[in-house]
Amino acid sequence: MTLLDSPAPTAPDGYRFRTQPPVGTPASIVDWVEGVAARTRPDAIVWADGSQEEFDALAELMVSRGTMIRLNPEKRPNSYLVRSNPADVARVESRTFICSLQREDAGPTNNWVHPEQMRDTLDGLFDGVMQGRTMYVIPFSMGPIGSPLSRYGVQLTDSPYVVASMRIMTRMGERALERITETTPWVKAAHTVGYPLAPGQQDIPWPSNELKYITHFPESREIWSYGSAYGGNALLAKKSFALRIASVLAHDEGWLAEHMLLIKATNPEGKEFHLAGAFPSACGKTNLAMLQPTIPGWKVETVGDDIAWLGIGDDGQLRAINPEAGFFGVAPGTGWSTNAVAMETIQSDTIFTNVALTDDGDVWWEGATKEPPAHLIDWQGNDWTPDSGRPAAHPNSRFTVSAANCPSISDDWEDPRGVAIDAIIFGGRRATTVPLVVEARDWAHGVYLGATVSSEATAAAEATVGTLRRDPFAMAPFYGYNAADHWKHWLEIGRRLRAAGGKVPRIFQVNWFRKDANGKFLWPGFGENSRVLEWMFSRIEGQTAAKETPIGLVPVDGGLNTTGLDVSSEALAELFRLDTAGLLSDAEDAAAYFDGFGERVPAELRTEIAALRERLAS
Ligand code: SAT
Ligand code: MN
Repeated sequence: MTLLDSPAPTAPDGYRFRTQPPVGTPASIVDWVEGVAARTRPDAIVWADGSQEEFDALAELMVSRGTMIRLNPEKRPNSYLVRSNPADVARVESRTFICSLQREDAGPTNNWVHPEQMRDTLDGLFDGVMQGRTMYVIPFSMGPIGSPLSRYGVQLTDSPYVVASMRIMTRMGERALERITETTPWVKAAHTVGYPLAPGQQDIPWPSNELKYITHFPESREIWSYGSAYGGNALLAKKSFALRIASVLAHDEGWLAEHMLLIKATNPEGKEFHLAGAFPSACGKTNLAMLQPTIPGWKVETVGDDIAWLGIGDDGQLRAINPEAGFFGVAPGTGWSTNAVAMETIQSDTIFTNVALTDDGDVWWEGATKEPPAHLIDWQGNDWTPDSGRPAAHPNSRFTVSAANCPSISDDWEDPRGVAIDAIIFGGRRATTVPLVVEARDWAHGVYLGATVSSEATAAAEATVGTLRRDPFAMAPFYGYNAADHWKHWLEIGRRLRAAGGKVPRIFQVNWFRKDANGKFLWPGFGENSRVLEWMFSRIEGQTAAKETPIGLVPVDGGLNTTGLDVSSEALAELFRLDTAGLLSDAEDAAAYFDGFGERVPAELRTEIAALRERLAS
């Protein structure tokens, strides 16, 4: 019996999984699957077709194993709760590696191990690692099926949770496989939870391993992930492929793979603008992607919440697609008052991970409602009451839901040509120094703003919360190559855009998080951020003047629409106050940060710092 004739695992409702590759599957895929199976020795192989029936059968399987809890169908139809192992709750950057041939090609933002050494390690770890389990084959498309901007991959995994999540997050199964021919490039992504089962050994609800490796081979475009089933560690289409490997593809092929949201804004006259925005984790990116404007007549719609692939179209415009098909959003802090669109999106057909369970079979997390329920089962399965003194949901608990479920999804979100970008914004979380909004002087200055994004640390960053962290282009954890080469690539894209003759997007820096001397936020944020978008688009339309400052262009007095806004004139002044000493020390810090990249830093960015210092000093 060859592995491809392996027995099918039978789901509780009698559903029969597909155990044979569909006719026409490229030999390159079949060979790779057989090769990995020979190493990992699963009991069975399933070729995921991506159907609803298959998803339902996997859910059924996981419910029977105690991995998933079906939520009350009256409260939360077709939705499930999953509790992970408490030691497997977030991406682990310390266990993430870029294994390029040369250390310098990974650059200082990455952990690096020589590919041969890493392959040796992985050989040991993957040997027999899927014993007692089923290996699922997941062909997937990143980007709308058939878009020239789309790219393909095949993930192998022994986690049914990963298969179900990938069905929400990507376009996978049959329709993706049909697009991969013998000549289509595709990315290999092998994943295991690292928990083989001896004959007769009982499985556990969330198998994983204390040891974790999330490894990337940029030259051969491969991903190998061991030991975790959580988020970006395991859903390899997301950060591993769509950012780390894709950033390398994009660099080589002349496009951009960015950690950016995409939105469409429509003004009261019906004119549409598209914006791409990079924000480090925990800066309200999902809220901006689903923004509900407070200013009359404006509409914002969602194209993507996390990742954008951008390229220069035939028309010379910078065009962008959202390569993903779903949202993997942080639950805590998402509530009816903060993000009603997200709350509506997750009313049904959602997988929740590490949130709390209510007594009536629904879910809850900090911020979902103002008043917590009197009793819950917390994310670890224990009784919880409001005076338990600990969060009911894990701070990095998540919802996984299809983008098509989102009431604010834009009608062009699956346009195969991508949407034409009018503005690019770089955000960060800064309590001081950085104004509410600044327009870059030109493209090179915009690239400087992108390269110097800084923010406070998040759970995944494994740093002390509150420390300042440089996060260039919000890509620090997601670069597949040397970050300084990425900045050079952005400068090059600017030159190509100018040469292509289309309109070059304007670049802006925003900071929703500046605080006053008492530590109180100066800006209300959320829907009021539409005022900042309105200013950007009136700049693009040439409808409003701006004030030149040493750090870029800011609104003239009265330039920002504050009608009906409850912000004092003192607070507004403070939001834009130029703290010359703070800005100079920021520039010093940026220069020191650049020094860590040595010779690879493009000369234009050194020039930007020198010019900035000069403007600030005079
Ligand atoms: O777990 S993910 O990498 O998908 C999300 C995140 O941590 O940014
Ligand atoms: Mn992200």
